[in-house]
Amino acid sequence: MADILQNIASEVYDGEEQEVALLVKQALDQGMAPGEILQGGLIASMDQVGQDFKAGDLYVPEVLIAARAMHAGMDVLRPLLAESDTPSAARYVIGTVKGDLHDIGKNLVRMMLEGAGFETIDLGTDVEPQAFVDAVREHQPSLLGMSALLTTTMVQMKATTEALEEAGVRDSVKIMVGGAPVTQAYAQEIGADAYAPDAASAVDIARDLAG
Ligand code: B1M
Repeated sequence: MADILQNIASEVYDGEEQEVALLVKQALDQGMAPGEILQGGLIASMDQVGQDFKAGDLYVPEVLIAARAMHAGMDVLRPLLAESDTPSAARYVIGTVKGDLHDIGKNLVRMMLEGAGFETIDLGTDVEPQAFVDAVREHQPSLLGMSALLTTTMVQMKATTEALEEAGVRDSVKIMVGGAPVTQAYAQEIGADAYAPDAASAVDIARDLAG
């Protein structure tokens, strides 16, 4: 039984979408629980991908390809996980701030979070502060993440934090910020709870924040 989990993890790492979907179906046919396949196959592999990315042994395209393969496995498991009691790590709302159309890094962060078991709600790009507020009200996430790639748009992180405060929902979520021009100092300045320099760190920090 453990062999098939290792095979799933290895095929996710190599980005073999079809093979992953097939192996996940086989594991289910063998009677393995969806949560076990998620944890021992898909998440275990994405953890390794995250570590190797951090260490500089993998690059962005390889991570994106692995994340896509992880999604192929998730597509098979999702309906079954919804039926079972498998808990998600936590709910995470994510988006690229107003005026900013860059989404490659944000998508990478989202996919790594999903790989770690988080339930993500992706608001896309060019997200108005009010849309973040509305999403917090509607989805009641534990975490909210903002991405910005432009020095001209990172100020929208402050605007969004202020909008959350004005709406009285700031304290209901932990705020994480990231993106090339963003720094730890800026995160502190605007009152965010955390700054993550890359997708693998975002997962580690999200796990800490979610408790
Ligand atoms: Co644009 N662009 N771009 N661009 N673009 C940059 C960012 C730029 C640095 C290029 C340059 O001048 N050298 C520059 C910004 C300068 C600045 O403000 N400091 C720039 C500019 C100026 C522009 C335009 C204004 C150009 C123009 O039209 N005159 C324009 C703006 C459009 C807009 O947003 N309104 C523009 C447009 C575009 C494209 C549409 C063509 C395209 C985006 C396509 C897309 O995203 N779908 C694009 C691209 C691709 C880039 C570069 C080349 C690559 C960005 C990228 O995807 N990197 C970029 C130059 C560069 O970085 N070499 C550039 C890969 C990605 C994996 O990294 O996004 O940093 P990154 O994400 C990392 C971390 O930052 C972190 O984790 C990720 C993975 O480790 N991270 C988070 C990101 N978000 C996070 C959130 C978190 C935690 C971590 O928590 C929530």
